[in-house]
Amino acid sequence: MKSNEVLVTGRMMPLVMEQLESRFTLHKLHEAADRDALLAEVGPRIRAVATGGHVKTDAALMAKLPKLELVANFGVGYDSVDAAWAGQHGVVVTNTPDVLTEEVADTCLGLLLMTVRELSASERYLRAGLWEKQGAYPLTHNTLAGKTVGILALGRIGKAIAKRCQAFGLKIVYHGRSQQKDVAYPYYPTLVGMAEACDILISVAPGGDSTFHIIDAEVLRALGPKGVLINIGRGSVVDEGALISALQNKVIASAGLDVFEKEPHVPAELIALDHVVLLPHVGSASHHTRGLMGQLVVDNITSFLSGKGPLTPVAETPWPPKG
Ligand code: 8YV
Repeated sequence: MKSNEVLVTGRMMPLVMEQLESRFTLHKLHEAADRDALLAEVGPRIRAVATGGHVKTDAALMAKLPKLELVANFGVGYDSVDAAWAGQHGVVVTNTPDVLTEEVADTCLGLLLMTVRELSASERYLRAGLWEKQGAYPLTHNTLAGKTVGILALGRIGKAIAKRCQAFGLKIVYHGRSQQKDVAYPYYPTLVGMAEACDILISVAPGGDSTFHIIDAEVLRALGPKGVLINIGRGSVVDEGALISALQNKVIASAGLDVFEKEPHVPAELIALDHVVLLPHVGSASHHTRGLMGQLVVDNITSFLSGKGPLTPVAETPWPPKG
């Protein structure tokens, strides 16, 4: 039996499982017939948890692991981990930044083009045999030409998206918690103000309490009847009910969504709308990028449990710990 014991909360990529299994004593919460019994038995010995967005690593779970020192999250977004609680209880949380930045930005530009130029609807038209039967697909009302993109949350991924948008000849503005000194794009101190000023609102914002439903009916009204919403960040940022009603009532023109409030559930009202593009949360989903993310989970746990500290701690749990 290897001395360090690690808990995995849900199914993870083989490359993660194999490496963790070869280095540590691994316990699989998702395979336990009785989770409470497993936690009661092994919980007191667990030093690290490997987790992802599929399972909540909340205070209730972490409190059952009195020797817990590290939670390694698969994903740059870690809204499913209670990082504030972890920080208050001396538990370090890590995520998987940087390795997915370019992939997510690429996906975002694909989603943007699909939405604005109706590429998936026009492909459906061809596949249904309508090109031959009815003639050319109708001209799209929307275009990228001359448009302004407003980016909500200009972090690493937001900046990679902005760079691509610039290459497409788009104007860029942004909104976030504060203006960034090293960024020349115009800053809007309010989200509504930015929504009024832009044609296409791209949300890269992370989930969590501070961003919950910040894209609401008012923001959608400000975006306007020619406006487009692209969401590549977290579904919880958008009030999905307000979005459905805005799309149905043409308060905005269309939306391209890679993320949803209750994944994998996608509301039937959204699926019914042909001018909306819906992707099953594939922003980072290539073998290449998911492999790098998985490796970073393994490397964080290995480095931490061998006394070398975490590689990519999140802001709430800085390393070395403050004070
Ligand atoms: C993954 C993501 O799809 O990194 C994130 O925050 O949303 C995506 O890259 C997700 O982490 C998979 O669980």
